[in-house]
Amino acid sequence: MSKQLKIGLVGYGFMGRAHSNAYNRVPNFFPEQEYKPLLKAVCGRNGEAAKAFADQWGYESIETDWRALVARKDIDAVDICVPNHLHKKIALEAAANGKIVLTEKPLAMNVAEGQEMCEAVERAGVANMVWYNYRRVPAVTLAKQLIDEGRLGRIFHYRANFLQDWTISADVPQGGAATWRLDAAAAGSGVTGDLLAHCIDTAIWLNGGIRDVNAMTETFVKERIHADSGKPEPVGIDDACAVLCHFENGSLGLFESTRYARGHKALYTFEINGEHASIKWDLHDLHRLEYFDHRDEGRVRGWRSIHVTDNGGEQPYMDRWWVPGLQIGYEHSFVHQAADFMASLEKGEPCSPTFREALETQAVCEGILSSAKKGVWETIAG
Ligand code: SOE
Repeated sequence: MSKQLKIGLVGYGFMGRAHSNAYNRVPNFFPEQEYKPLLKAVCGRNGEAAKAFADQWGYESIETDWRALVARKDIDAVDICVPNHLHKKIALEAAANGKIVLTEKPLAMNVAEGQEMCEAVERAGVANMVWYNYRRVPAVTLAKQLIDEGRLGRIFHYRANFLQDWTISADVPQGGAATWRLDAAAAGSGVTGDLLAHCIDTAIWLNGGIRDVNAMTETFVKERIHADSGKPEPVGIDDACAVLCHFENGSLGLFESTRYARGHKALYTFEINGEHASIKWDLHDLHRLEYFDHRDEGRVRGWRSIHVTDNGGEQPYMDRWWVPGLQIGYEHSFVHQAADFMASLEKGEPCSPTFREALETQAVCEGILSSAKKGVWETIAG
């Protein structure tokens, strides 16, 4: 007998679409799962736009006030897809109403808010998860398996980048529907919370905790028109960020994120070098994992480019999709995360990353911003 998980989505932008698509696909591609998402209501301040979104994605109803949505008896799970400054209040009220709470990354504006959110969901005893979707790209999950099997041996280096170029023009405003990410009051930080947070989440997952950080940030465009006031206002976000760190396992980390790398739209890459083997991954070629194993026979030793599309059941998630050799894409990482979440409810287990796990990423990001400001190494509180 299947059970419905009645979803109330807050926000209908880019991430609202990504999550809605994921919920819609889960019953098709994970048909054996007990929990089936049911798109009950979408909430947005503009009723007309919310209605159009509801019709397009299959939501039964709309709300124009998130407080009404989180109070509804016919909603089981609240999914937060609005700018970061709203995550905390929605999550707190949703948890107080006994709802399951999911939120788009980053967890919160800062650690203090994130801590309150963790306490709220833990006090209420409700399931919770943060959408750090890149963990569920099959090639990235395969990287996790290889590392956990010890194939790389002792890890020496972890380096990752997340590079974009969409804010180079000084004409891009801060604030507003698509550009709230440039407004510190709505986003909390710039590339550190938006892009580097992905790198940190994956890094902690693959390589363990981060002990300390030393960072520099830069704001290249100091003033931008604010969408609310229509006037130029100082920019409070970081446009670029570069970080050195030590992991708890003794390896060295090197991270960079920027929106000023002309030519790069969403170049998320990581490379991990271990005693025996190395791995590399690139979001622009996301179905491939590059793998070098020094233990291979010398004559044929070299980088292997593993096309992670084998549905023989041996590569993560791929048995759900097409036939070997046919690849999947970005949106599937969300489908996998939604499916894993539904499965976790069935098992009564937490689904990673929980709010508490995502708080660790938040703490690293906060340490990075503080280190950049003070010009010192910052220890990350464990
Ligand atoms: C920013 O442009 C952005 O959309 C991030 O907010 C997402 O988290 C990232 O996955 C892609 O880039």
